[in-house]
Amino acid sequence: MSLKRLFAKKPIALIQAESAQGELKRSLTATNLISLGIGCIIGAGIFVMTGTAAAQYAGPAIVLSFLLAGLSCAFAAMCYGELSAMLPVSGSAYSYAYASLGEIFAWVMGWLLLLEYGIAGSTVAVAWSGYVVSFLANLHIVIPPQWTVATNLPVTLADGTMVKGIFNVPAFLAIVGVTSLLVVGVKESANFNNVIVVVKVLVVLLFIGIGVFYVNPANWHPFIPDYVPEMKNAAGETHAFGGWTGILHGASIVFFAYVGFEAVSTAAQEAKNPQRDIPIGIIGSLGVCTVLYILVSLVLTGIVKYSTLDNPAPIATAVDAIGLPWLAYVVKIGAICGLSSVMLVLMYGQTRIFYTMAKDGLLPRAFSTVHSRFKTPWINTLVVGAVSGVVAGMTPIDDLGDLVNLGTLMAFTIICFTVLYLRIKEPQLARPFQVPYPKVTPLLGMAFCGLLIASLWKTFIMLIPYFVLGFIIYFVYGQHNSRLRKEGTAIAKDVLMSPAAH
Ligand code: ALA
Repeated sequence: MSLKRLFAKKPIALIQAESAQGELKRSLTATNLISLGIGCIIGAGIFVMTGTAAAQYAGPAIVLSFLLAGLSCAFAAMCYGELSAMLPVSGSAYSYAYASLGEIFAWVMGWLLLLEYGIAGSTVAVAWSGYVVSFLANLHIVIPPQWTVATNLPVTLADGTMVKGIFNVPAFLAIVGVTSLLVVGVKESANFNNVIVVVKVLVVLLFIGIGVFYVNPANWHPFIPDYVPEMKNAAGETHAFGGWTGILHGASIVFFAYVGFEAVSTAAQEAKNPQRDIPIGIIGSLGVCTVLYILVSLVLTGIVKYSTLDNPAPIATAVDAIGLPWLAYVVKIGAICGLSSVMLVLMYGQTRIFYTMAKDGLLPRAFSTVHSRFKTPWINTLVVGAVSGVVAGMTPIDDLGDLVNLGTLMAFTIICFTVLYLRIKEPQLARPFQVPYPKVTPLLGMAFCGLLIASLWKTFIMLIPYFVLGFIIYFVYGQHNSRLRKEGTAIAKDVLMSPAAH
């Protein structure tokens, strides 16, 4: 096996030419794209992780964590902007890597995206379960707690006894539901997405608008709690709390709240004016969400003491504390709807990434087999659903979130590197959207993502077997079946340009 073959690339000029002849209808405007971004962004991060990160790591300074994570995403977003305007294909990061850095990087990117989309789907399902359980409790319906949390997670029963979790059934069922929808082909239409986005944003604005009147400024003091090297959380694990370390760790957790902003780039072939509007969609949705997140976290930590927020539905805790029952219902229903749509988009994205990879020959053909009646990649969807469902049922949200964040941060680092690499290697390429300060921005993006990656170092250990498995699959299967390798660079255009891809 020659190294050259590992780094075989799809020609960029071919991709650009093919993009000009895309078959999909170009109907999405900049506003639709911003809405698409917000649809995929606002979810478990703000509805759940804000609370855990404030309680366990940063206190009220979680607001600064959001700023830091948002800044890291902003650098990556600009890099995504440049690449997506240059290569408006639906395969997004996987295709960018294939076109610029070569096949092995494309594989690594695909493998990282499995964390960003598939495992993120499981994470959001766990968050969904938290809100459903809280909502059902309002209706006096109680599911035995050991069936609503991850396997082995300690949980307290109504009579005060402590037991271990068995399986998170609601989270598993949420994935079963989304998988079934995806198999029969309920695809998010722009209108449906717009409705959910409006509901979600209204609920968030309602929380901010009403919550602000219930803020007790004493809850913000001290804003940056003193550093404590060892503090125990609900699961009995010890970790550092407070100070700048807490803010940094908090940022690496609430980073999850931003995951998905680049999903806009996957709609490149359906945008009216992709070269202008995709960067607007990516950067615009990120900007809107950053402002909302900062306001929500300020209000949340102002209504109740941050230490009470370490639970599966922290926004619900604050709303319950306000004591307006109608608001509690509205917020919980809004969160449940919002989380459902995020799950659907993430799982949809995952199946399309696998579909594209299978078309490229890097995964078995079954992953690109389309159902004769439903016209969906059903085997692929069932496999993704089965894995995501079991993972959602067995794993605590904190571990899932850390894995997703680590995978996504690594993917963002590769994206920033790709921009820098192409600037040096292919300076002549047309760049309809250019990152400001093209040498500095990607480097800052890599540095900020690196900083957040460093504070997730413990999760790195979990990633090692994951990557070993990934490389085994690539070297045993992918590299021998790669279409690019078999057919050379003259491969048919559907490889990168498949309309259904991702
Ligand atoms: N950013 C998305 C969420 O918070 C994935 O659920």
